[in-house]
Amino acid sequence: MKDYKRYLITAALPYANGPVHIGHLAGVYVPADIYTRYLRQNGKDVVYICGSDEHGVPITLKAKQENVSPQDIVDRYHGMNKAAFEKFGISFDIYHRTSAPIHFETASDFFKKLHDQGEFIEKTTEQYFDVEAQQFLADRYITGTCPHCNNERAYGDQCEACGTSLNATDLKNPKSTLSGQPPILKETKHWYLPLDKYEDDLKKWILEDHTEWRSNVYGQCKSWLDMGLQPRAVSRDLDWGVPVPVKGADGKVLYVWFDAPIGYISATKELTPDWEKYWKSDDSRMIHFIGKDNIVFHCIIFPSMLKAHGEYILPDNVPANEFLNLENDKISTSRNWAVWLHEYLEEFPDKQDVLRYVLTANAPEAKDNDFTWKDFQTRNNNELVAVLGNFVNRTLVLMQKYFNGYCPPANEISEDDLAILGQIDNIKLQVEKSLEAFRIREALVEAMGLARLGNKYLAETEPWKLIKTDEKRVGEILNVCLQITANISILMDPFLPFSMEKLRSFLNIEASPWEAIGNISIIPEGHALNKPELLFDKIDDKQVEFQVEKLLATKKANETQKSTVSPAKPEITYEDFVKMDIRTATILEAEKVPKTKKLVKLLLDTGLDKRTIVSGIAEYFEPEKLIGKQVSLLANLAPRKIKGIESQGMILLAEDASGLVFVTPEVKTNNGSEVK
Ligand code: B3M
Ligand code: ZN
Repeated sequence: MKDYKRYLITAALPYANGPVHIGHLAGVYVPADIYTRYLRQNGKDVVYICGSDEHGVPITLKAKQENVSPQDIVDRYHGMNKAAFEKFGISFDIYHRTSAPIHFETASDFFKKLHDQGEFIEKTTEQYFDVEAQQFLADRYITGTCPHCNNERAYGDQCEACGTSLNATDLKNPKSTLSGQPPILKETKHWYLPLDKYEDDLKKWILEDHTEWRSNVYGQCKSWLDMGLQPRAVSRDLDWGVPVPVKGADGKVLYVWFDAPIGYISATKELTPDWEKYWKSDDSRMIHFIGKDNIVFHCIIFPSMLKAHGEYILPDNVPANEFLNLENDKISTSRNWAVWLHEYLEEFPDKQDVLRYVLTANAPEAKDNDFTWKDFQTRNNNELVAVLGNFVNRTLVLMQKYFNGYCPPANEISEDDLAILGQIDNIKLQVEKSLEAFRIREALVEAMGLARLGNKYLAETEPWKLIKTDEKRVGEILNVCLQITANISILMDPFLPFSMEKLRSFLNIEASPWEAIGNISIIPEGHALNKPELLFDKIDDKQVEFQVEKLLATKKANETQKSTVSPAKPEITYEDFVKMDIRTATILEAEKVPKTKKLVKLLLDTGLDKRTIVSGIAEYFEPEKLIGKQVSLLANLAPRKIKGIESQGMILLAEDASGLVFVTPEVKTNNGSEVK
């Protein structure tokens, strides 16, 4: 392998439209963190970059839903996610944000350079437009059926079911997520990056020069490249994002997938004035850690942008993970089906490493995997407590008991002892090999092998029996165990940083570089240990049941109540509102309209008059029970004939999954009272 001078590790920038959950952690942040810590321990010059992706439709949609500004949304989640990552020990060198001025400047300059070099095609095309919302519909503002896999909930820029990146006009049965209506086509101008221009280069770069990439990544790239690349629009008609920095681009911003990866560059700039050496020298190695839905953006589109720009290096590897499910169901923010990091940290405040461990042991590297609370408990109790914790604890407790916590001499250790200690080097090599191939899960299993080895050694040598007859030999055995423990504290540090720090404090030693692994005299004779505590403790059934109950409650809530509230409608003016004559009225008569299932004919006292209304509520209410009920009425709706009966207005109802209810004044009012 090439000898790289420095490393640039990027972790996908999470959208600042919601909290981080275990799916994000298992897919991206934990493996990237382990790898980065490993590099740092090896003394490498490395920067680990991440931050909030604060543009794009996911943000504006969330803002609309909550009726707040997009800025409110990104401020809230940026702060929350930054704090949670930090508390969880994800050791970013910077957690940046794409609303930062330096990012706007960097993304603008990037676009301008490509523009000035003539890299874009400017094209006026017909794009989907929502007439009701008076807005062009890009990306997640539009859903429809994926032309490749027939998933009915594909977005205008991507199908999450098959991972294909789409143009909105590729969708079958497109529908606006704003109004729910099918959109119309309307002309608009955009800037396109001709990906086809880079196709041959990308083919060589990925398909020939990077055959070592994970098969899921390589395979997706290959099928893209085999299909042939098309020019892709890199601007959007939106009012949230980095404005397109050229003349004649009012109301247009950079496509979020154009600006977000530039966020890696602007983050590095923000971090260090020396940023160029990471981005612009061939002896820097860039690695993108991402989830599988981000593959094409990181392997095809961003590299094309970087090539077009001309000054930057390309990623050397893109270890994308598959997805993690939760208790056999897809993790979903909108259905609240997730284990949220900030909640986990509140409920298990000193168990960061347990989650890091479980997510790594079960990492969805080659296929989707499932997280269950039962497995969380089992792995904690049977592996962290029973294997690693047990070995360390027995060693340290026996050390206190027999030697008052002072390291005994090991002048005459046996061939067998040396053979055991010699295995540390093998384990180190295996772990390195796995980590360097981004098989993080395998690396963890191998690293745990050292604790297993220690347990086996203790079981075979039985110092607790020998102590009666041969204290000197017991000293040697425990010396060997202590050296193994010290080696564990280095080897496991990238995986379990909190616990290894704790372990070092028990051992009363400083952190050591990776190359110290294999050293069999880390703890010198006579060295004083500190009083140990338990490294891990058991998770009991109650804690697991509590979590499972919580998920069951979520499931129930999702079943009884529609999980998604229909999207907000476009703004209207006060003048629009006062045109509606809404007033209270009392139902005087009610009868079912014959030969219909749903219709009820009502006679209402409106205070102005008595009038007939036909309403589609028969499935929800018995007509007789409606008499005397006060309701709200839209009184100036143009009359309509329904089943031959003229209906003179409309009764207001609220609907959710459990049915319809009347919008009734809190206390009885005079009929004809205006609702305003
Ligand atoms: N914001 C992550 C996502 O698809 C997206 C990553 C950007 S990385 C440059 O949820
Ligand atoms: Zn699809």
